[in-house]
Amino acid sequence: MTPSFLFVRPPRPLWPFNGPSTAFWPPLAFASLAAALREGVRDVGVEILDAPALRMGWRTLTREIHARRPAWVGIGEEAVSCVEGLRLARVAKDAGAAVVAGGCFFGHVAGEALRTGCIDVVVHGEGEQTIVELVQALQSGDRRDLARVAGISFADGEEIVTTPPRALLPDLDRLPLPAYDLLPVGRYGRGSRNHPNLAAIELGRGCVGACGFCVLWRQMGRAVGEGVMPQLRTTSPDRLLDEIRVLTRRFDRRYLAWVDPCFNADARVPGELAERLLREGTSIGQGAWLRGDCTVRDARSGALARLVAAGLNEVYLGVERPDADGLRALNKTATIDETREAFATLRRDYPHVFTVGSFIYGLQGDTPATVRAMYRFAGELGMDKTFFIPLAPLPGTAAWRPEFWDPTGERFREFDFLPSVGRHGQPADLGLALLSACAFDWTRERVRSNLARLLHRDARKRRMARHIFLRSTAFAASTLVRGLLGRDKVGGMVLPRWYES
Ligand code: B12
Repeated sequence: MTPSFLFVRPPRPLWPFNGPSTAFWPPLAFASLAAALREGVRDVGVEILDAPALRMGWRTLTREIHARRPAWVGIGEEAVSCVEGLRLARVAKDAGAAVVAGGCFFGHVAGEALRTGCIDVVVHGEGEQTIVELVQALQSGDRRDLARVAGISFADGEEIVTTPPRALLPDLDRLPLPAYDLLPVGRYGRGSRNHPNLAAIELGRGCVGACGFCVLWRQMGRAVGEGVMPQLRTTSPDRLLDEIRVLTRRFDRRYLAWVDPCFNADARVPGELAERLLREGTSIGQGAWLRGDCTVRDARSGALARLVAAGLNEVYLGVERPDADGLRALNKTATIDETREAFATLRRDYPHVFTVGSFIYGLQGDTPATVRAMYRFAGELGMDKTFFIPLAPLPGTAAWRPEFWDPTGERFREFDFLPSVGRHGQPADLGLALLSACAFDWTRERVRSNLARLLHRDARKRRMARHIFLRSTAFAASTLVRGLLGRDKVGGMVLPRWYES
């Protein structure tokens, strides 16, 4: 029988602001790794099982893994789903598979994860070349071959062996197209009006910034000595156009959700791609994370106008802090003036674009007054939705400490990027100040701007505003009540009904 490599995304709690049809995006990492494996290794079957997209709970998933009997199972989680990652690893081992873990969480807690005994190999950083060489080494059956694969860690008796870092791929155009054919494509964005038939797609990898709280520039960074430097790589407009044609024509995708940490970091590629799309007569809805300074630059060059004309209708900007000192503490280099100008331009010139700004609180020295000031500042910038994120000491970032590791994974439930009142690890007074401001600080300007959004003439913006307003209000109210009653121990993620089914 041909051995198979099975990538699995296990059941998990949902982020409370997402609707059920868009809570799960196509797992692009698995699609890209699967495509590389298919191209690079012979005599291995490659499969992806995306349980949440199929609304498959743990009982069915466990049966399915036992029935498929894969030789290897690939896992990769956000920190918040560490519990599920480890549970999946145990299920896979019970079914006789070797477990390979990777991604932005496991790659930064390799030793700890390997010591749980349920993970066999951890892949660090970019995975396509590594997974090909790793599977070849595992196929050979000679453990010495493992040590020759760059960019991995594995246990050798009591010792954790980490091989030299893997160099970044020099040319992203040479990656095979992600294996969308292995995914239940029809499930993503099905029935969604705001993100219909969504596809996940990347313009490039890495970032120009090196923000202290972020793991993404490290995940796709360039190894230098013992450390890592930010490195931005982009795919060419030609290749992106090919990918979009395949996504829209073969897979009937109608919304492009760009996964880049910073979609507009490069001054040339996004604008050129938009121009090519427009020349083809294609306009397709798109959402992306942008930098404020690059948005200002692109507004001046005309690239932003082309992007919006080609369909960009939802943008996320990391504002992070209202003060220069706070930005410096986070090593964030886009300035407040640039971010202010970016929101003002978007509001004035592209009023139908739905804008989101995110802030980080919980830095040393933050008080309820700081958080209230942050809340008012967000109102001044005039974005359509604000996310206030408690600083999470993510593995791989400067704030992580090895003693935070919890082999049950439960502690990582707090890494949900959600404000809370009184949960262990998050300053309760800051969460309380923030949520109280959300619930009770209704200035005349706030009432006016909310009404303007809820009654906006653009139907999509109106729907987005209503959807977010209802979900945010429900979240703030329930978190406040649970917090004040001392019951906010489980975090703000929502367990879907089918979780154990
Ligand atoms: C799409 C996305 C979402 C979507 C869909 C999530 C879903 N579950 O379907 C939405 C918007 C709903 C979302 C929600 C959340 N997300 Co999210 N999300 C992403 C995003 C933007 C893209 C992921 C992606 O496709 N990347 C592209 C692939 C190609 O890159 P990659 O994942 O790094 O994979 C490469 C390597 O890492 C490696 N690799 C990865 N996995 C594996 C596995 C194996 C076996 C191997 C060998 C290699 C390997 O190889 C790959 C190819 O080179 C990332 C940021 C980012 N750009 O990665 C955040 C990110 C993963 N999310 C994050 C977080 C925190 C969340 C939330 C908790 C809060 C939030 N909203 O931000 C919720 C949790 C939701 C949930 N329960 O699942 C964090 C995770 C940080 C961490 N270390 O835990 C990230 C990194 C963003 C960030 N701000 O730091 N998210």
